[in-house]
Amino acid sequence: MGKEIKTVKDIPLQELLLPGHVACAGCGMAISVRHVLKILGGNTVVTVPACCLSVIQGLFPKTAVAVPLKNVPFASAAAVASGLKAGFRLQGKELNVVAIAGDGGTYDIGLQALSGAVERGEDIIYFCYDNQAYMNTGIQRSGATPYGAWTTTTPKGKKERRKDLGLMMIANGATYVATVNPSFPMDFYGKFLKAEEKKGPRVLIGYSVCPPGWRYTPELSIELGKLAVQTGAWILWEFEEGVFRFTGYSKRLAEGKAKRKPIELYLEPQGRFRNVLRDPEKLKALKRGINERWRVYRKIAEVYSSSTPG
Ligand SMILES: Cc1ncc(C[n+]2csc(CCOP(=O)(O)OP(=O)(O)O)c2C)c(N)n1
Ligand code: SF4
Ligand SMILES: [Mg+2]
Repeated sequence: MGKEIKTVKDIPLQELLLPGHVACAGCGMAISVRHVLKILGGNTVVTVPACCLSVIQGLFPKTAVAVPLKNVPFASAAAVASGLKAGFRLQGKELNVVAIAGDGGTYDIGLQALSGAVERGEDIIYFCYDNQAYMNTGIQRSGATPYGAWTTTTPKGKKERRKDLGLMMIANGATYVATVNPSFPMDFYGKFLKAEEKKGPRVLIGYSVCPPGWRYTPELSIELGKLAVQTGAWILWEFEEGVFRFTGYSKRLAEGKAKRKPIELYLEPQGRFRNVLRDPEKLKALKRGINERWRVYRKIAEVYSSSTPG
C-alpha cells in the first residue's frame, strides 16, 4: 500500500521466486511471477492450478516459492482463491490472495470458476500468464492460441482466432482488468500496484513467452515481448471504473505517435508461425485479425473514455 515505483531503482529488492526453480531458460512465466511476487510482497497467498507453474516450483519438500502456495485442481484456481479469501476474512487477516494460472487453466478449463468469482465480486487478484497453449503437457492448442500458430494438435496452424479474455472479464464486471507484458516492466509494475490497491475481482492477463513451445531461442525472450507490442500483436490496456485506456507503447500507437512495426519481425523468429509465413493467404488473415482487434479496442476506448455519468 502506498508503494510507488517510478524508475527501476524503486523495484523491490525482495525475491520471493527464488533461484532453484526449474523453469526453462527465458520462460516468460518465471519472469512474470518473479515481478508479481516482488510487487505484492510476503503478505500474499497464491493458488495455482495444474500448469507449468505447478511443476517449476521444485520437488517436494523443497520449493523455490517463498510465499504460501496451494496447488489446486485444474478447473478451480479462482474458486479456491475465493474460499481462502473468505477464510482469512473470518480470521481477521488482510492478505493478498492471488490465483496464478496458465491460459489453458483460464481461457478454457478454469473459465467457469473465474467467471463465477468475478460475478460474485470476490476480493481476489487473478493473474493469467498467457503462453498461448497447454505447454506443460506437450504444447496443445488452447482457446488462447493465436490464429495460424503451430501446436502439436494444430500441426498445420490453428484455424480459429484467440478468445478475448479481457473483454469477457470486463463484461463479467471485474473491478480492474489489464494486460501486461514483462518486456515493459514499468507498465507491468504500475498495473499490479493499482490492482493491489483496489478491492474486488481484479484480472490481469500477461503476455508470456515460451521458448520451447513457440520454437525460438531463449535469448530472444525480452526482445520478442517488445516486438509483440511494437507490431500490435499484443495490446497493452487497462479498464477501471468504467474507463478503458491504452497504456505504454500501445497508447503511443493508438494516438498515432508511433507506427506499428511490420508483423513479420515478430513472426519470423518463432517456428510456430512458419506455416503462416509460407502462405500469403494465412499471413493476410493473421494481419486482418490483428487489425480487427485494434478496431474493436479503439471503439471501446472511444465509448468508455470517461466514467458513465449517474
Ligand atoms: C482435469 C485435468 N485435465 C487435464 C490435466 C492435465 N494437464 C495438466 S497441466 C495441463 C496444461 C496446462 O496448460 P496451461 O494452463 O496453459 O498452463 P501451461 O502448461 O501452459 O503453463 C494439462 C492439460 C489435469 N491436470 N487435470
Ligand atoms: S515450457 Fe514454456 S511456460 Fe513451461 S517452463 Fe518452459 S518456457 Fe516456461
Ligand atoms: Mg499455457
